[in-house]
Amino acid sequence: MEINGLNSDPDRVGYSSVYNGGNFQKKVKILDSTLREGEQSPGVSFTTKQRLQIGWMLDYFGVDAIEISPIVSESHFESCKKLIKAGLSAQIVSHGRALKEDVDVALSCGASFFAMYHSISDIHLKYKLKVSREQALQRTVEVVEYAKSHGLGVRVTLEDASRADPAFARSFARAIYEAGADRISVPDTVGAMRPAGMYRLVSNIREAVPIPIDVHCHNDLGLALPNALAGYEAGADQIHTTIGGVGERTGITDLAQLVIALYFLYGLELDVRYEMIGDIYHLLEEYTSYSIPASAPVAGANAYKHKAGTHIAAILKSPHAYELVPPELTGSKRRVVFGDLLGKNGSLFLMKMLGLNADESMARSLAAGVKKLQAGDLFELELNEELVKRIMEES
Ligand code: HCA
Ligand code: CU
Repeated sequence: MEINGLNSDPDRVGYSSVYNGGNFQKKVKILDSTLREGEQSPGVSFTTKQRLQIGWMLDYFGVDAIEISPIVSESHFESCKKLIKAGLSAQIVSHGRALKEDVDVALSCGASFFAMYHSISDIHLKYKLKVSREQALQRTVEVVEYAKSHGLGVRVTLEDASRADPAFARSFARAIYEAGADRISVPDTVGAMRPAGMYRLVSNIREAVPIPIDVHCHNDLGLALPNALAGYEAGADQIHTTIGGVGERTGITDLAQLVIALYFLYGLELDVRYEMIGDIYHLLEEYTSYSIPASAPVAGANAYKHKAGTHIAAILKSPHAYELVPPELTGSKRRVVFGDLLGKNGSLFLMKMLGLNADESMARSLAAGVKKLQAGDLFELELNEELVKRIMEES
């Protein structure tokens, strides 16, 4: 099917782009952190072989960077080393604390880019680290200089930035920029932002330093996607994601949801293989005890199912009546659920599909009979486009 252009197809987006403010097609990169943040999710841990497999898949899908922490275990160290050696197109980002010893670990992995994190909120400085603001700043600057002197590209994460004093956040950003940092990550570490707040937070850092900015948004209140989009609108040029949005506690921005939201809400077509989404999400389920909730947007099992009789009737005529995202785009299948919400049109279609020579009154009786049963959903079927076409032409 023709994928190009779907994102601005008026039959699909209608006038929504008027309310959304038109297209906003500023380029943005995706850093996937399934192998780092994702493994911080309960129920998610991979073997070295699985990490490589996921790395290949993500690279082939088209993410720009893949984050992994070689610090946390021997097996992560091995995985990081092998991923770097694999020569993928995606940049491999070694993640660790703002400590010289973590820089050394990254170097012995063969890393060329190191992402270090240091808390900047008083809450973290006082209770977690028991250091002053000045000590935090001085420590981080020293490690940036150390990493730079060893030839590494450097990102600094201002951990818990959303709860930090905005003036301190600016001076911290300024100091690490002057020490040679190439990139800054602005995380909403505990999911404390609303979208307008995330916009201001990113703007605050962007006004302080001229280097590119990452956003990393946690989903504690279900706002990881809107907050990441707000950060993007404020000028962030890289967004952190994981497959299934998995991560510490309730996770971060979901990879599939992000690329699809950029596509349909911003008209931004990334250089990614959208049709791999289904396979990538199955891989996560295969490798872990985590299962994607049926109601999850884009990759959930219910995302392309239609149930109400009126919806099924409309879908049979034209799927985009009730679909913003066509299943073909994400490597998924359209399905219809037959049960007590079945109407006359759905029944007629079902009977024709079964090869029965049905008429309207038979269809009405079937729908009425199914409703009387009160058995809820009876079964579901894949809606094969060819079949729909044939049956609709016959009627
Ligand atoms: C962590 C913190 C972090 C770092 C994000 C980043 C966060 O769990 O170690 O490096 O961009 O949410 O602040 O994940
Ligand atoms: Cu995080």
